Amino acid sequence: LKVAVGKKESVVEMDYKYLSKINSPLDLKNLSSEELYLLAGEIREEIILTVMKNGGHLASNLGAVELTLALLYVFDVPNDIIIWDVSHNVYTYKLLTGRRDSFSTIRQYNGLSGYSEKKEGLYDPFTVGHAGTSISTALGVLCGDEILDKKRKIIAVIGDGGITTGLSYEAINNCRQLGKRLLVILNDNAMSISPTVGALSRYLSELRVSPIYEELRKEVHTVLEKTKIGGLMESSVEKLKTSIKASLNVNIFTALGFEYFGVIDGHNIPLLIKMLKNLKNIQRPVLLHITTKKGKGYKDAEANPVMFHSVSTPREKSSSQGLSYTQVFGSAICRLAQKDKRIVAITAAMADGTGLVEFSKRFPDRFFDVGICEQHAVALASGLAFGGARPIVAIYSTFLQRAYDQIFQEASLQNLPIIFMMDRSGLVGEDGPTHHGVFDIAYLRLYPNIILMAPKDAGELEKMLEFALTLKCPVAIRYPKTEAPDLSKYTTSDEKIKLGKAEILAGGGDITFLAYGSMVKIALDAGEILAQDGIKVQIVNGRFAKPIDAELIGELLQKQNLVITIEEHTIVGGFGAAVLEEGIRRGWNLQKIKVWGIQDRFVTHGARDILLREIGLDAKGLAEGVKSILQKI
Ligand SMILES: Cc1ncc(C[n+]2csc(CCOP(=O)(O)OP(=O)(O)O)c2C)c(N)n1
Repeated sequence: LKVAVGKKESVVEMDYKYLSKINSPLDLKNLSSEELYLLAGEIREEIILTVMKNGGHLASNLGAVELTLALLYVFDVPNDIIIWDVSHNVYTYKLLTGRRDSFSTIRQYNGLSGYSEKKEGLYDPFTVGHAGTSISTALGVLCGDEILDKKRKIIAVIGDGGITTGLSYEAINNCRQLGKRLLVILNDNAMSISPTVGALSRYLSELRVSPIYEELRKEVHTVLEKTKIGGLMESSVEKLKTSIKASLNVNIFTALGFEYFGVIDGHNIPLLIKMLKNLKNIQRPVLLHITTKKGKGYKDAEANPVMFHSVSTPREKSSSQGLSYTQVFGSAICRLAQKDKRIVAITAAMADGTGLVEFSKRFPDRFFDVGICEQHAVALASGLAFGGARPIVAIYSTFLQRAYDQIFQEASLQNLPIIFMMDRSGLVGEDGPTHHGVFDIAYLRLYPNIILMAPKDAGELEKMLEFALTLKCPVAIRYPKTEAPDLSKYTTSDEKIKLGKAEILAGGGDITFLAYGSMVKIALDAGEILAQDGIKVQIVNGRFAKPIDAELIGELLQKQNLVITIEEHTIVGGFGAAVLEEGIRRGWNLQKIKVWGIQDRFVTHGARDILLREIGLDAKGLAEGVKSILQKI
């Protein structure tokens, strides 16, 4: 163990016998099986040490070490292309594809991404973090290659969670039609974040316990070859072979046009290498089914893969004293469900992340985990609402994007009372641009009938949920991945939630901060900073992005010089844009309105407070921004 003192903090750098010498996948090719296993051990050590420091997807990565080694051993990456579904399990891949020296920066601001990231070079062909896209994109690359006469191999690696997405089947369906030589590896660990749910997962477990194929097929082949020598007509032997093979091979994947191989042990390196070498040149769609253990090699993670799916940073752990918005929602929905049996909860494979575990235990008949199927979740909610139930759909802001059309047709067009609880709205921090929830106001605001709200604090989240249940239309409530503050002491007006009404908080003066959701606290803090410089600011909690409180904003604009809208969201089509649009309709003096939010670009990864600082959405940045605006007017 070598202790090196980095610029910002002290880091522990390990001197590894094998890993330290792997600078590119080529360096793997001369290693023996024993050496590859020793290397796997070192990789695990490095991943565990780093994740304990930086947070990240521990269990999934520990399960994919041998698979990654075998893939890089057999294929010629980056010429050949590996597309990792979700790509939360690419840590080994990063370590072996020239990023070992920067691996200690993974998920940190200015460091490596925790996912496949195009900006990091040719080894990462796509930037991804959402599940279920790998087979589609891999097929697309292959189709393009055929047109352009490129001969490289394309491999999609997808988990048993990822393969429950509808998109995967759309792609598989299309593979048969296009007849492409795609290799899909199904990395089956029987877990999504929680145990994989649904009929498909049961089906995969049946395949796992009857791994008949390889051995049996070999035996059949040998017997038939012997029979041939025994004098049977060659064409009859071929026919017999085909029909026996077909009867051995019928499963969901073969029925959909894939050659199916497996189930094989995904931690057995020589077997994986042998299998991949055999499959490398097959000119048809092939699915290789492997089984792996989530958390492999780290006892705690093996025993509790749900907890170790994603590990928080030590900083997140130590700084959280109060309840998160997620926890506040989790308790509130249970309290309300106790009184109202129409309430049902829906999650798309994120019971833990959305705070629904307690609900699932207390109200199992009213809890629906649909798997990684956001579109289905919303359409299911529509049916439930149609029948009189009150569905509460808890999906992260970024993943709800997947269900955009169902929000349009199944929720908004039907005007059904579905409540969307959009956790992780705003900047999520270390997971970065694939996970930041910064588009939901814009993508929901344009649909008729929908109501959009965001609470300033814990108490308001509960009130908004209660209020949403009184409405007879779709409602979406956004809240961030943070602790929920208590800002009740700032309330000066009626605390009751009224449709389309904002709330006046502390302060006074010539300027208004019209803040939405998570930005109310930032606005209050910025107001205090500005007060020290003698600049007085009126703080208003916007509460609704649709409908906005046009009456109040109109009054404020008459009395004041400046109204600054503030949101943790893109300025394109967001809360501020809604205010400006209303201003155009009403003939307000638009010069007096400034929109403060995220510029029209993707925000990188890193601790949430660092990111907020970078884009000027922290109290200091806001205060500085106001001062510079004041200097110009
Ligand atoms: C569209 C979408 N919904 C939800 C998620 C959150 N998510 C990240 S990983 C994961 C589980 C993936 O399970 P699996 O593919 O089996 O991989 P494993 O972690 O088990 O290796 C989920 C639900 C996501 N990334 N994308």
